[in-house]
Amino acid sequence: TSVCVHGLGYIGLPTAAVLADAGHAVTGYDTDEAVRETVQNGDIHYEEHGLADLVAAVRADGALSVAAEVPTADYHLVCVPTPFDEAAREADLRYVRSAAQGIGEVLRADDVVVLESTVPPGTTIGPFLEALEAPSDLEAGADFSLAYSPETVMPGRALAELRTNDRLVGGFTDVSTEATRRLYESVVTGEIATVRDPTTAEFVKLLQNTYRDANVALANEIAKLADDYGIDARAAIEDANRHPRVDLLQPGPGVGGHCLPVDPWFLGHGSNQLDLVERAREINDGMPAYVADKVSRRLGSLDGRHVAVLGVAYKGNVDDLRGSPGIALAEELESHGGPTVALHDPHVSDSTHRLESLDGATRDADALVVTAAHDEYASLAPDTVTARMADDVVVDACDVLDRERWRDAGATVVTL
Ligand code: SAJ
Repeated sequence: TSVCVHGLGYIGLPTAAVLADAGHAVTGYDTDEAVRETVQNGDIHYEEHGLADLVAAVRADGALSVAAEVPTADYHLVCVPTPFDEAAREADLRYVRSAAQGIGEVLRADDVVVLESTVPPGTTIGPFLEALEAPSDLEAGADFSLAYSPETVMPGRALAELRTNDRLVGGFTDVSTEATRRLYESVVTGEIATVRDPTTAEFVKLLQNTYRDANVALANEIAKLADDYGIDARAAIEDANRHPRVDLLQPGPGVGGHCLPVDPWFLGHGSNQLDLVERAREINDGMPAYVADKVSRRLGSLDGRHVAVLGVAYKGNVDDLRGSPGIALAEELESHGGPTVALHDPHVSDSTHRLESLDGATRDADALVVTAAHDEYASLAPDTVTARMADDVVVDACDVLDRERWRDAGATVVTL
């Protein structure tokens, strides 16, 4: 079977590699020349566990090729980004539309088109289908198959989860659903569940991330409450979770990434019922300010102080900066006018954010705040770091440090 994967990003590239590894003739199409070149050379352009080896292997044996023009294919999988338009609080569907149009131009009878990008409910049978059919004489359902099947993988575990997670498929017709299921069956060991239609599948995908976001918001509110009572929030959550029907997540310096901060808003695209969901978003977006306030109160004042923010990736052991709580915290601190802020991250090489070495960032720091649970931070030597600092405030916002060892090294450890 020939498959074209549209978009070689966080989802498209691992998907293309896994399909190629399963024996399909896969072409990766991306509009970004640098990305195409990297993959063409058997390399990858971001950090993902195991992906570099797999891409090198499927490039070497020819199962994965890269194209600068949309090729014909039995299956077209669309894995392009759907940016969030902050001002309008709307999904920006331009990449989804242009992918659909590109496919429409080469579409043949009996081909199968599957949208995987996260989108507001109604997109597959609305704007996507419209753009797909515009340049083509073919009609969805009658001439070709169309489905929505959301990706659900966790960055950092993408390859494993692409195979083991259950997969949802919502087809435009039963034939579309079946054709889509056949492709995923070749790589997915989890269950392939079919839902009524593409819109339902889009809705269900958004529920998953909205649930997670709201759960973290509750954990963040619990952290604030616990602080007022002088209670250790994480220990309290662990004990609450002993109940068989309680499953609270963990507080943190904010909710980042491209999914949780955005998807709940997509849910409100065709409805004005967002209430709790909206409040949860606000609580999570408010966490960098809450952490900045904690630092400020510990130090008495931020004026003339120096704060090191460790971790600008949106979570531990990834190199993705999207929605970074660490950067939001730095901006929050700087907006108070007083402190200088230094950023560090061993996973990120990015010129726009003046990242410093660990030594440089922590030298003469009055406070350091760990905002991403990277393994490198768990293994920091507390004595060495505290010896370099000017004051002793250490905020372990992601529960990654060994608190006792840091206290023994003279740090005033603040937790969430
Ligand atoms: N976070 C917390 N506390 C927690 C868990 C997470 O503060 O207890 C924060 C993280 O630090 C991070 C943010 O939430 O800043 C999001 O991280 P995440 O690990 O929860 O999720 P993502 O964005 O990496 O991936 C999510 C996953 N969704 C679910 O688990 C329901 C993933 O499976 C999806 O495929 C992905 O979104 C997506 O593409 O939609």
